[in-house]
Amino acid sequence: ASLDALVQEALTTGRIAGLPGGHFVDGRFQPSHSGARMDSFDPGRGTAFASFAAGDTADVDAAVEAGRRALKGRWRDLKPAERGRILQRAAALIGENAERLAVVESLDSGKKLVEALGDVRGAARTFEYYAGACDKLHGDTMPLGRDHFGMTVHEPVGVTAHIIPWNYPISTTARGLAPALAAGCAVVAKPAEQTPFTALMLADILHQAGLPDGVCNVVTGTGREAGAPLVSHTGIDQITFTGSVATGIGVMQAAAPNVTQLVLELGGKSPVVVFADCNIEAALSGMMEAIYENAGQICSAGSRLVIEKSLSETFLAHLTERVCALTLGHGLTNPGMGPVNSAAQLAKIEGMVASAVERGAKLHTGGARAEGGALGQGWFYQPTIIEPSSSSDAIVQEEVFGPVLTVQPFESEEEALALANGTSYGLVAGIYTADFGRAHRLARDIDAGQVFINEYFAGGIEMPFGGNRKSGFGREKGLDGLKNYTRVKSIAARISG
Ligand code: TXE
Repeated sequence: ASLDALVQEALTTGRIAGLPGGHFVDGRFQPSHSGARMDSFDPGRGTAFASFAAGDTADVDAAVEAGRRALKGRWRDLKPAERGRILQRAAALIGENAERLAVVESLDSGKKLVEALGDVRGAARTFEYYAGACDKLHGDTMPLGRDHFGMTVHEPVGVTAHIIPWNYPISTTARGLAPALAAGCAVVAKPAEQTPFTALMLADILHQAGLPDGVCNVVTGTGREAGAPLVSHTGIDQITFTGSVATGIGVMQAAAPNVTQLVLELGGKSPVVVFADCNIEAALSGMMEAIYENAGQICSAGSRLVIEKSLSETFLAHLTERVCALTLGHGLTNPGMGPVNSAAQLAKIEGMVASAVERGAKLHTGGARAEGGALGQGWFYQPTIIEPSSSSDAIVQEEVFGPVLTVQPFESEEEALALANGTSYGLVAGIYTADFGRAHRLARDIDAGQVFINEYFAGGIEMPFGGNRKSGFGREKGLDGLKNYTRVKSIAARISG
């Protein structure tokens, strides 16, 4: 079916035919052991559109066992180039299925269809990127003198667990699975209960591309019923978690008794530092993308505008104008901005903004729930700009995860740096200035895992991504992302007679 036909079907019936119904375990879709199911919601309408398997410990056990069986030989001992070919085929198949994947992703998460298409193409690119790495995971030799020989080999870490959030379902699944599979691991993914479908579809595509049974498994269900037994499983060798700080701490505790290694990607409160000498048009469009793309539900959203005082009034006037022009609507209709993902997330955003206003914050625009077009009771929040009562206020310090931008003016570079570093997070920072030296001084001194200069969200899968401080630890993407899934073995031998 064409993209238009798929969109029409989803918009008129509120459903999509042929969605996967079970867990993907050992190369096929399977129902939950318990038979339990749960609903997934269309955020643009606020109604259930499909159900999926609600997994628990028994389903997780089956998936981990399938992974452990698959690990022995069939995948890790395949010629690396052949492993790469399979992942390359998966990349092509993701591309061939891009439109259907994007429509499902948009309906399930609420995000705009164009963004979903971008995410799906990004997932294909992720597999393409890591496919090329399969046959380049070589070790070193170490000079130990004439009597010895030393070398390292990079082994797959084993069976890896991937806990996926609801804001970027297929992107986050791809960025964990592709390097893990490239390294020769078997995987078990647990997508968020709000957005289970594209991870299941991806597992099916990988299987069609030639991945042996059991190498890629997906168990759906809640964090408590399906996520918790996965991260505490003794058969798991590495955990990659993306989600909230609170849940991340719990995952770390669950991993501790088994001494399971992990990567935690826990969101942020990222500053966008705008100097008066910047290209204002670039800063304005960068700012719009940084905080209103995906309705602000991005771990690396630029949620704090840190702006030079002399530019502040003009910049905010232009920005407010653009924000007021954003139309809200169902994600599949490609509005200016879509709904937020869930009723719970909407309530969280509403509560955080309302209490900041009670504490004296000033609203430039927005600050309330919104109507979202003609399709029903979707979960919409107005794009918002808010000037906090102080930089220590919760609205500046805590992740909102919605279309809410705070404003913090500064007068000197030192003050800008202090504000940029003035939260307990350290994921991303954006800098807009025409002064090369200043851009790089700030890039050096800002405590964040990545810095964007003169373009927010610059770069692609090649660039390592991850946080400092409460934003977590470890890096995904890039060649650094492969290191989560390999471990180094050193072998030293005496070779003299
Ligand atoms: O996150 P959770 P929630 C932030 C954002 C948002 C808040 C709450 O601020 O408002 O978190 O969102 C699984 N063991 N981010 O409640 O709980 C869960 O099923 C194992 C930022 O949705 O962290 C889902 O698959 N897994 C973030 C995933 O963890 C568990 C993206 C994330 O859910 C589990 C999402 C457990 N005990 C939210 N409990 C980002 N960094 O981008 C839950 N899960």
